[in-house]
Amino acid sequence: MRRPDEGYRVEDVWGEARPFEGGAPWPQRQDSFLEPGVQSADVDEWVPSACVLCSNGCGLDIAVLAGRMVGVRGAVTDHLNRGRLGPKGLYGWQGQTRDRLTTPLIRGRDGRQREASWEQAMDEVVARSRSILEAHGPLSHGFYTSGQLMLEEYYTLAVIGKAGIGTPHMDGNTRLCTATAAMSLKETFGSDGQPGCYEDIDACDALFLFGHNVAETQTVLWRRILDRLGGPRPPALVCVDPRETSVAEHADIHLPVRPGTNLALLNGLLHEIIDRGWHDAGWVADHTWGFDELARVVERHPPDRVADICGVSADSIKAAAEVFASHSAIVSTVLQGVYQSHQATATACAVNNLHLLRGMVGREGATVLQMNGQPTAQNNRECGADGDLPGFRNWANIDHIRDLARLWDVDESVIPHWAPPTHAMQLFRYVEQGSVKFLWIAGTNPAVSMPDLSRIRSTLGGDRCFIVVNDGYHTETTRLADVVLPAALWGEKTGTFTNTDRTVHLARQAVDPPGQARSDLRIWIDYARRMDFRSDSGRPIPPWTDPEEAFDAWRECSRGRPCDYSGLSYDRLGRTSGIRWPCTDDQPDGTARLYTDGRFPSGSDECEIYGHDLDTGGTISRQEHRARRADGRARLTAVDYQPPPQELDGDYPLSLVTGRTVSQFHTRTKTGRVPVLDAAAPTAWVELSHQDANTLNIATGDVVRLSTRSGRLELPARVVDSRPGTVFVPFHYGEALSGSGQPANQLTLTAWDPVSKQPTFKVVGVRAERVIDGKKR
Ligand SMILES: Nc1nc2c(c(=O)[nH]1)N[C@H]1C(S)=C(S)[C@@H](COP(=O)(O)OP(=O)(O)OC[C@H]3O[C@@H](n4cnc5c(=O)[nH]c(N)nc54)[C@H](O)[C@@H]3O)O[C@H]1N2
Ligand SMILES: Nc1nc2c(c(=O)[nH]1)N[C@H]1C(S)=C(S)[C@@H](COP(=O)(O)OP(=O)(O)OC[C@H]3O[C@@H](n4cnc5c(=O)[nH]c(N)nc54)[C@H](O)[C@@H]3O)O[C@H]1N2
Ligand code: SF4
Ligand SMILES: [Mo]
Repeated sequence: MRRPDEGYRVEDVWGEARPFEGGAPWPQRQDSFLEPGVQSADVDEWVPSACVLCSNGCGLDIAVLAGRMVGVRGAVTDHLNRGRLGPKGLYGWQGQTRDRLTTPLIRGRDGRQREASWEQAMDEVVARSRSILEAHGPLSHGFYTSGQLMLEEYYTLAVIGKAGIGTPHMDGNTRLCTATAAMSLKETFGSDGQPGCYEDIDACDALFLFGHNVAETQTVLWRRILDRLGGPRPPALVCVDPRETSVAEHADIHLPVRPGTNLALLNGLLHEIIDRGWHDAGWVADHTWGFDELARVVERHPPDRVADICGVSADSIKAAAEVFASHSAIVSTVLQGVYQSHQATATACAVNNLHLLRGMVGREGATVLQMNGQPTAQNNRECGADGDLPGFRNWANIDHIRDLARLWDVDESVIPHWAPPTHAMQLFRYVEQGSVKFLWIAGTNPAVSMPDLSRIRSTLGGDRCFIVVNDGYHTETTRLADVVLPAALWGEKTGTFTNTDRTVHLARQAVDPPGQARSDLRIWIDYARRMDFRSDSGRPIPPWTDPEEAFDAWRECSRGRPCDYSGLSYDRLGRTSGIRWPCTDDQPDGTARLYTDGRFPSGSDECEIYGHDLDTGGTISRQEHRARRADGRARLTAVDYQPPPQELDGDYPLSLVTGRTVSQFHTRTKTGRVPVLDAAAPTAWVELSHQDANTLNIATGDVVRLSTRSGRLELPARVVDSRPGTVFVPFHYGEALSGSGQPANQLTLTAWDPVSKQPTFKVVGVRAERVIDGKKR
């Protein structure tokens, strides 16, 4: 048998099959990888943790030898992976062992960054922060974080920002990632929180994947699905994706919709369910509100009209609706093909509608999974270092604000709640305009990952704002910083994080951070102490100093809220690989499914938001919300399809879709430093359909210039089976590693969904032309 140390799992992405029957547990299969030359018997210690290279959160142990990470093995008892790891999980950690930032850097008057001590760097940060706060007040400060830090770090920063400083300008790159997931759950059910869990995939009889290339982006979850497809009584599979992905290849029905037309398709499916009387009218009447309006809107979306809009046949739409109607346990997943689109929240909610119409939430095998992408995105949403308040509290509900004021021992007026929290796109606008003068970035690389890069780079590169960046490596963003702080990464610090299906893991520190690198938690506590933030009774804000104390404070903050962690502790988490919240004294083993009684947290006193007009993004007031009497019922939302604002035209006739490839993670800071992963996809490319390639006289290997309203990029072409009119570019490639500088976000635009404010990375008009003939190179 081949050993994984040969790197073969980069090709054999999903590993060996272990087919199983619906309802049975997914068989175990332990994957492991040790550095060449190291044997299992050599390992000093296996430290329990979980993978941080996607939202699946596979449980694993880190192998430590002589104080170094030397490998990983999957946790066979973990319900998320049952021992499996994908290529990033197996090999990705190696990227952390090279090329790290080891000392703080300060930019001098000459513009050059120079090494400095922690003392000097923190003095500089605090001096600037203090003088800017004194002169301009709390609205001068912004924080832009991540979906990749630990729960304890988000909660600590949330308390510093919201109780110490009092700024509403805090968001995460979760805005680019899962803002729509969170918003759609709030709009439909009243609160964030995944209704179901992965065991629902084991039990379902049909699966619908909306804009989710799970085969490349959550490879272990796809193995689980493949093992169901290979076993007795496999579920039906419906895939909605313009591209011929591996998911599409395995699907019973593939709907390769025109990019940006998801809502038309969803309205078409809803139309069929209602028109043919396939909905569960009794359940709908008891547990939802909004049916009549929904029926009116979808009436305007018969399959023939939808077929024209989406560019798929009316028969295939009807067939997909029939699959939804004829199965009794359906799981739908939703990800970036929906979230990064112009009617993102309305579409994600429309998927929730499908489930509500048939009473398919809160029971085994029947749920919607509004997926996350990043490993700890969920925690930023829970803990409130993004545009949310901690514990899914409602910024417009004064009782919720008072709760926090009591907990933090500050006046309620300090906690920003006079307007909706600032979203990332707006935060960068404030930096551009000069009102935010101090911006702290941690755990994200916006100089590659934000849309419309030339604008973002000139905003960050200007001298109107003082910029601090915490990262483990030199990146395109650290280059633009005034102070760079070297961060400890995963395995070098202790903390907890929560995956897509609410499973919480404790990830223990396995090794020391390199050089002088420090955890983000330690950095922010140090900042808070130096700033001397104090509560009303004079205690330091925050009062804790280490991760476990931060976790215990968070347990109190979450007590009684939907995301209740009060029954969890480091001790408890250390004894089991993964427990789902809510976890309380009454439910000490956690909770697999929410809403099993058909009751939702939608009442005016408990809900996380009062909601939006999903067409325009206008907010609904408390009075309006009360008048609707949701009282525990879920909301059926109703929105007409609108064409994308950047309708394709003669100048930009093709649709540009940006996204991921299996071997690379985001801006490649980790995966680009792992030889076997890097070699699998070292540079960017553009995928074109055979038909477009023919028309444009382009062949695989030619260099193609892509132009959009925002920029240009030249990339080698690959001609593939795909929907004509759709062009795909992976977004991973900045300059720091590949040297050639091919960030797809040079092509994307400043545009976002009106409700979740998530940027529309998947809908851009583009022109393609051949600039170099590959045969003549
Ligand atoms: N290998 C790898 N895995 C990852 C990551 C990574 O960087 N690399 N990142 C993680 C993170 S943070 C995230 S958010 C997830 C993202 O995971 P996914 O959402 O699965 O990944 P994407 O490639 O962004 O987009 C998914 C699909 O949307 C399709 N799509 C584009 N436009 C449309 C449309 O209009 N309608 C529909 N229905 N589909 C459309 C694309 O063709 C693409 O196949 O992956 C996570 N896992
Ligand atoms: N065109 C286009 N753009 C996209 C997307 C797309 O599909 N198309 N997808 C969007 C999505 S869904 C996402 S999630 C974003 C991802 O975009 P980014 O978050 O910007 O990408 P990463 O490369 O993951 O950046 C994380 C940074 O944090 C550092 N880091 C890792 N762990 C730690 C830690 O513990 N502490 C600190 N301080 N630093 C740490 C890493 O070294 C890295 O530099 O990209 C978005 N941008
Ligand atoms: S599926 Fe995600 S969490 Fe699991 S090993 Fe792969 S990258 Fe890590
Ligand atoms: Mo993401």
